[in-house]
Amino acid sequence: MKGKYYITTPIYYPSDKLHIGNTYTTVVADALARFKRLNGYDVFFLTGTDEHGQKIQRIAEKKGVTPKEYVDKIVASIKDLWKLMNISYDKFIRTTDDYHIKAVQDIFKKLYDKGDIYKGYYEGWYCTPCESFFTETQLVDGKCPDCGREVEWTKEEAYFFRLSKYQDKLLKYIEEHPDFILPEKRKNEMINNFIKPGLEDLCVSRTSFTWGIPVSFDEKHVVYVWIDALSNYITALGYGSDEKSLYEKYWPADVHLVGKDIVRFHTIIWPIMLMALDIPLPKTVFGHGWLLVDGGKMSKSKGNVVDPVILSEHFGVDAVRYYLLREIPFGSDGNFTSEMFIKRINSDLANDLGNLVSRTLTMIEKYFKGELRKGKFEGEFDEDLRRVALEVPVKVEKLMDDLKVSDALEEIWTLVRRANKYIDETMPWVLAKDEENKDRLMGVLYNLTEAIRIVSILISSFMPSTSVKINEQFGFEGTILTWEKALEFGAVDALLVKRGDIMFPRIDVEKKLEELEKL
Ligand code: ME8
Repeated sequence: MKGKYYITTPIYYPSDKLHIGNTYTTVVADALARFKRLNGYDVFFLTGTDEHGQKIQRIAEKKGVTPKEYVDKIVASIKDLWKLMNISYDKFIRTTDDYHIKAVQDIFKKLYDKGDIYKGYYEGWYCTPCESFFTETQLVDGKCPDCGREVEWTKEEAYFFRLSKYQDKLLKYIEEHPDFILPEKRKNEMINNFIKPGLEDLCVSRTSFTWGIPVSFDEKHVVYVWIDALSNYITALGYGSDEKSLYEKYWPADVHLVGKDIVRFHTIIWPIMLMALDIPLPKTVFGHGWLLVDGGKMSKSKGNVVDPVILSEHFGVDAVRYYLLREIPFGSDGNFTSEMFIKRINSDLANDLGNLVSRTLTMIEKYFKGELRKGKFEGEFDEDLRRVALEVPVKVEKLMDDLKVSDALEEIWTLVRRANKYIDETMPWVLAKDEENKDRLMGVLYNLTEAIRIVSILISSFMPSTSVKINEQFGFEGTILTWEKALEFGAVDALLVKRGDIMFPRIDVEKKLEELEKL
C-alpha cells in the first residue's frame, strides 16, 4: 500500500433529482478514487446528501409530505443514479443520519464552550433558495446577488461564529500551503475578494424554520445548514462518535472536490471550523469549473437540466462518463451540447477505441483462430509502439496526482491512436498473404494486444464496464491487469480471444439528434 487517500464530493441537496452537473463532480471523484485504488492506495471515497434547510422544508410542505418523507424518496433516486453511473463510493452520508446529527450538536457545543460561537441578533436580507443572508449593499437591484431572486427582510436571535478571529491565521495557512486551494486562480479569488477585505462573524443558527439540527442547549435554534453540511466530511468517519477508527485512519482529507460555486464555504468557513476544533485541515480543496449547457450554467431551480439517466439510456453509461471526464479541462468550464457529445463518442469511442479493439480481435480470430502467443518483435514501429505504451501510464499517474483528469484521458488516447497507426504501418493483411510471415504477423497482433491490455488497465478508472468488456474479449485476467503490469510491455503469455458485440456502434448524428428532440 502506498498510503491512504480520502476523497469527497459535495453532499448534494435532495431538493430534486440530480442533473448532469452533479453527476460530473461525482464521476470525476469516482475516476480519481478508482485510479488511486488501482495505483495501490487505501482509498476512502465519500459522497452523500445535504438534507436540511428551509428550501427543502418548503418544497415538502407544498407537496403535503414531511421533509423526511420527501428527501427519502429523492435520496433513493440519487443512490440509483450512482449505481447506474457505476460510482464506487465507500460511504454515503445523509445529514439526517442519527450519528451525524449527534456529532454536529457536539461540534456546535464545543465551539460555543470555547467562545468561538456566541449569541446575538441577526437582521438582514435572506434568500431562501441560497440559504444566505445579505446586507443591503450586497443586493443587486434589490434581489439576491447569487441567484437574482426575491429576498426577505429577516430579524432573529441567533448564534454567531467568530470567523473574524481566525482571519489572519487562515490567510497565513493558505499562503504557507500552496496546494490547499486549487486551481491557483480560485485561491487568488478567495484571498483578494473575501479574506483580505475582512471576514465578518457568521450567523450559524436559525429560528425561522425547524427542519434542521437543533442546537442541543437552545432547542428553538437549528444549526445553519452549512455548518451542518461541512461537518459531514468528519462525522462520516466517526468524529464525534465512539467509533473513530476511520477518522484516525483517513483524516485529513486528501481532496475535497467541489464546484467553483462552493469553494468559498470550503476554504473559509470549513478551515476555520477545523482550526477552532484543533483539527488538521484537508490537503486540497479543488474547485472545478462548470459544465455549461448551451453556454449557461445548469441548475435544478433553473430547469434547463440534462438528465444523466436519459443520456445513459441512449448512449450507455461509459459514453456519458467518458464525455464528462474528457470534455471539461482542468479547472475550466466545459460545454455540453448533444451534437458535441455524439461527435465525441463517434470519434474517440467508436472510431479510435472501438475500431482498435475490434480490428485486433478480428485479425487474431481470422489468422490464428483466436489463439494468441508471443511472436516476432522487430523494427522501428514495434519500438515506437512499445515506447509510447511504456510512457503513457507514467504520465497518466502524474496527471491524476495533479487532478488533471481530462488530460489523463487525452494521454491514454495517444496510445490508442498510436496503436491504430501501428496497424496501418505494419499492414497485417499483407503479412497474412505469405505463410513465411506467420511469426511476424503473430508479433504484430501480440504487440497490439499488449497496447490494448495497457489501455484497458488505464481506462478501468474512467470507463469501468468498457474495460471489463475488453478484458472478457481478450481473456485478460488476474495479475496482468494490475498497475505494475501496466508498466510492462510483454506481460501476456498466451491467450484465447473471442470477439463480442461492438462496444460503441457509430451513431448517425442527424438521426439521433432528431430522436432526442422528440423526448
Ligand atoms: O451546493 N457543472 O449542493 P448542490 C459542474 N449541498 N458541476 C456542477 C454543476 C454544473 N453545471 N451544477 C452543480 C450544494 N454542480 C451543497 C453542498 S457540501 C458540504 C454541501 C456540482 O446540490 C458542483 O460540484 O447545489 C457543485 O458544487 C455541486 O454540484 C452543488 O450541489
